[in-house]
Amino acid sequence: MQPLWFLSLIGVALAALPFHGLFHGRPAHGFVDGGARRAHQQAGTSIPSDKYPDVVTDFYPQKVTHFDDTKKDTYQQRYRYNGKFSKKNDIVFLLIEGESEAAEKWIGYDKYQWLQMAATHGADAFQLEHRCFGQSRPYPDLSANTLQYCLMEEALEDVATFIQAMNEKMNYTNPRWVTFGGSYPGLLSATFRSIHSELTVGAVASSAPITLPFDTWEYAWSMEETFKTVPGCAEAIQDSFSHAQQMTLDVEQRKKLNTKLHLNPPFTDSTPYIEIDNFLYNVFAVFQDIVQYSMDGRSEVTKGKDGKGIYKLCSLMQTTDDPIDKLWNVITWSNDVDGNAPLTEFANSYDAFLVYLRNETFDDENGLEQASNRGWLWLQCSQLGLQQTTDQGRNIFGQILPINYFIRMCKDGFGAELMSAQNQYDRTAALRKKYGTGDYKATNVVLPNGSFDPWHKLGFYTPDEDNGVVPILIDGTAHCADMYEEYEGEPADLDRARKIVKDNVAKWLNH
Ligand SMILES: *[C@@H]1O[C@H](CO)[C@@H](O)[C@H](O)[C@H]1NC(C)=O
Ligand SMILES: *[C@@H]1O[C@H](CO)[C@@H](O)[C@H](O)[C@H]1NC(C)=O
Ligand SMILES: CC(=O)N[C@H]1CO[C@H](CO)[C@@H](O)[C@@H]1O
Repeated sequence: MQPLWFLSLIGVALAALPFHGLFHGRPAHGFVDGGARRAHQQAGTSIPSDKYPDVVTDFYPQKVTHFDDTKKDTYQQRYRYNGKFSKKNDIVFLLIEGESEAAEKWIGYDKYQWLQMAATHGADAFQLEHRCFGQSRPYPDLSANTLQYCLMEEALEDVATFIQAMNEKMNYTNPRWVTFGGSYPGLLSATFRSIHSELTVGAVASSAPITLPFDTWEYAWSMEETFKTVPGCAEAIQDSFSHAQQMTLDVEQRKKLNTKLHLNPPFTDSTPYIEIDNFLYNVFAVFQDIVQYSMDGRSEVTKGKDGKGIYKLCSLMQTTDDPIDKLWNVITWSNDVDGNAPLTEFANSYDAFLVYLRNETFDDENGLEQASNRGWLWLQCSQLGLQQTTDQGRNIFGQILPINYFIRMCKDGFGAELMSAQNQYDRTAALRKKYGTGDYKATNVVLPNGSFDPWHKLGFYTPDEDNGVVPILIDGTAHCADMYEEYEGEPADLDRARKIVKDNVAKWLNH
């Protein structure tokens, strides 16, 4: 449970976000940490506290930019070190962080898989926070002046200079570094291995999107496939979304939506289309959030089928006849199991959302994650793309989320000039050409993916035995499932996947 002061702060965010949940595929606390929270909830255990005596937090003076020698500014990049497992054998593990504050438990809680491997190999463990998230702030706010340096290329070079600096600081003579990362940091881990192979001996890249489409309809397509594994579920979802969309178009029916879904502010006769898109997006996001972490911590779900996952969602879609009541049931249940205050309304204002999005204050101290969501949207709009639309044509959600909605959001969030549609296409195309064509080449990389994870469609699946490139598709698991602690009763395939990861890491280390 969150402390009470936290709940009162949530009230502020509620005006903009429907609940403290998923934002563009990014859950509260970031991709990996959000998943960890849920895995613990499903297992009925509490989240390990953020107090680990073996962990030392420090800051490294990092260049603001690695691509302009005339610019000498530096910032303090946060990192952590855990020497608990160290056998002083120059084996060093690095967890690359991504679109959130780096959580201490990820380098302290030794049941996470990468730390289990650190124990096996007697490795020194480091965790590096991503620039522009958490305390790692190139400049004091997230205005355009800072955002121009919040780029994937810079983050990759941060990793390079960090490794070199630690080699010196720790007096490693023949260091063997292995990088780890899940989701977007999985992409960083994989890419770093391919561009800086001289600094590491291998990389684990969990649920890494190796292809970077701008219009990522594959995500909704995968959700549909996952819902289709439960009889009747996809049909029920299609019926509810189709009704919701139809009702937004009719002034009388809108009133019904207002009441049944407790929309605040309610729709009126003159509600503009952007607000309707925004409404449909917010409903869709609730479903994304549930699918993306469905089977992480599978044991509780399979025992009671009551965890936050597709099975409970699908049963809620059968408990009443009214297609809109079904949506409200899913929305409130999803909010409640996350431990949030009971939901009395569903935020329904794109304008309020923009106030939240445009806020340039770093706010990682207060739990609102405004800055992390702004930072994540910036990475998407300016480089990664990965906008989760429903542009695949016929599908169970309907044509509710066109790419235009996201293009407009990028413009509204960061300015029409910087984020004209053309700029968005050009910038994301440039990064895709560099790192996101899907034609991935490297040596010594393991790339696990979960079959239920909507992101798995962008994963890499072409093995290259000669070069030690090892993709794994894990049956029946979701996002980054291979990174968390083991659970009793978990799917057998997860065990197989972990073994492949561990065997490869051992091979790289000759250990
Ligand atoms: C590295 O070597 C220097 C110089 O010998 C020494 O002062 C320093 O304490 C060493 N650092 C570590 C982490 O062993
Ligand atoms: C921006 O966010 C900060 C930190 O959450 C908050 O104190 C401030 O009031 C916000 N500004 C606006 C204009 O909402
Ligand atoms: C994108 C994708 O899902 N690719 C492959 C993942 O792995 C399965 C099983 O190995 C393949 O059938 C998919 O084509």
